[in-house]
Amino acid sequence: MSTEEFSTRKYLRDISLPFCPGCGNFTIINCFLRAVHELGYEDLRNFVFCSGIGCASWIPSPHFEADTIHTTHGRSVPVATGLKLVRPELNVVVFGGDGDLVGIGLGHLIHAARRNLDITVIMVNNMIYGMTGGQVAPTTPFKATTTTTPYGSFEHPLDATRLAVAAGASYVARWTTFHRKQMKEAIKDGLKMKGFAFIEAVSQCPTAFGRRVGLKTMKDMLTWLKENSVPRDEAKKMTESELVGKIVVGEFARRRLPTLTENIREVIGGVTKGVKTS
Ligand SMILES: Cc1ncc(C[n+]2csc(CCOP(=O)(O)OP(=O)(O)O)c2C)c(N)n1
Ligand code: SF4
Repeated sequence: MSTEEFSTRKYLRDISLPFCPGCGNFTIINCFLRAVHELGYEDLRNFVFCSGIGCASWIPSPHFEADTIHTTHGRSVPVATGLKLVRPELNVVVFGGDGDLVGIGLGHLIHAARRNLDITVIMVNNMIYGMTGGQVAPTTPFKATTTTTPYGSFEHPLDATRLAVAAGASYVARWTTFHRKQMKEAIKDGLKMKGFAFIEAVSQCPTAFGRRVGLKTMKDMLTWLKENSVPRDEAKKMTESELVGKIVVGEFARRRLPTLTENIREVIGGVTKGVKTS
């Protein structure tokens, strides 16, 4: 833990953040920077941040005082993969929205988890395509009204957390912006863990989601997040139908598995064993 007092300003460029008042992205920035501070990083020089397109993708870039790469929509994970393979000593962190990471970018996320690429992915799940005005996303709750589902969504949402566990990630956790302390601790754990760390941050978007489902303010949305969250242990005692519309929160995986770079090194070591170099 750093002895210096925590201040977000230490890690942020002197430019204003572009988010709407009451947006959950402010909370997620705070949780992330507190986690970094508590892990003892005085600055972000050992980090590189990759993001795609969307409100959540503006979290690191250009606001963090760090190297950041703002890629195209859904392509942050492939860029992070190349970066981590070339510079394994860097902390590579991906920020993105649910549309970015489990809509257009879903395949990349699954494969990075399967490979156990040693990066941390923070997915801001605001349950909507926020930046483009509120279209239905793969994470939109069943029956929720959006601009493209004016009579309610007829699809069930994708559970990105369970998918990351099934794909092989080393560390997986889901919390909401109501659970700030737990979210910060999960980010710390994800950053410390070797292997693919996936943190789903269920968040409020009062502008593009909340106001269309009767949750107009940040307070309404946080109350809704609180009331609909179920801790993992309690969820185990509930039926699938009882869990429809609920957000199961907690830690879902923590396992030390070989990472992609470790596996590559092992193969190279085996191939080059006994090969003479002049
Ligand atoms: C290839 C491509 N398709 C579509 C878009 C339009 N687009 C920009 S952001 C976005 C989705 C934003 O939703 P999400 O990733 O969940 O982030 P949020 O804005 O909600 O944080 C879409 C569809 C784009 N920029 N590029
Ligand atoms: S549209 Fe939603 S996600 Fe985007 S900045 Fe506004 S509140 Fe945040």
